[in-house]
Amino acid sequence: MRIEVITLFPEMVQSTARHGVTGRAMDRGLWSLACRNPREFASDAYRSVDDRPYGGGPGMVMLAEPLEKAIDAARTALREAGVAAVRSIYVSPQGEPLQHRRVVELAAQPGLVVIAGRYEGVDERVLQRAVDMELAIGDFVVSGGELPALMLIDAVVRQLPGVLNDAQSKVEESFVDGLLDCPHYTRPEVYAGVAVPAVLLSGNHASIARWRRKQSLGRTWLRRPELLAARGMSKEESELLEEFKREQVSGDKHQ
Ligand code: 9D3
Repeated sequence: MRIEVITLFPEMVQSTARHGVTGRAMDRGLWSLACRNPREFASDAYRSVDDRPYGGGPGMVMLAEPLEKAIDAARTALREAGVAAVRSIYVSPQGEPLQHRRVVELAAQPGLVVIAGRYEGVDERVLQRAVDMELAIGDFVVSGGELPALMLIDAVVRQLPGVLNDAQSKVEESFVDGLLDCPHYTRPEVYAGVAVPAVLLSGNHASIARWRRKQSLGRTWLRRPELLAARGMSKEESELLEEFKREQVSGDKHQ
């Protein structure tokens, strides 16, 4: 997959993407990243990329022309690399909230253009002319589109074939079944006076799997009940959840 990012901070995007899972996948040729800076396409002597909003008000708006030229350059580069269908995504607080199913759909595309905004937003006419989709990463505000773009890219790249190893993919699949993850423990057996649950030391893999499932159901019920409602439960799962409720310690810090 080829990803192009339109950003005023290309070093921020490139350097972050080179870390960890996404960086290794890049080294292995599973995806590539190119950045286009609208400033390189600015037409005035100051290389302006923003201006004051019509109608007044605080803040600045990204100029249409340098932004659209940068998007066009990205599309052209993808087309010349043999990418037929290019999807362009503007990450913005007004976008559709990003969910796993959308991530999976985007991972099946051969090329993406991701537009990261700065200032109060971008000129609406660019969105009409050059953007296919507007995505948000959550109902909170961050200072610019680069971190949301990187989150989207990270989520998409981990879905590409060969990026995760088999063990990692299995864990991923179990999360994708709509439940939160179970608690994890490693050495020592007792830390700060708190012991690891005995079942995890038992060596009984069926009991361990059952305990983990029960914890996942219980934590989802406690923290994200709407996920359970959306997904439904089998008879076995309902029984496991009832067992979790009976075992629940009152005063659990997550309540
Ligand atoms: C005062 C109006 N603000 C909109 C809520 C202005 C504004 C704040 C922050 C405009 C852009 C930004 C920068 N944020 C993003 O580009 C962004 C974002 C976000 O802030 N929250 C959740 N998802 C995203 S995706 C891109």
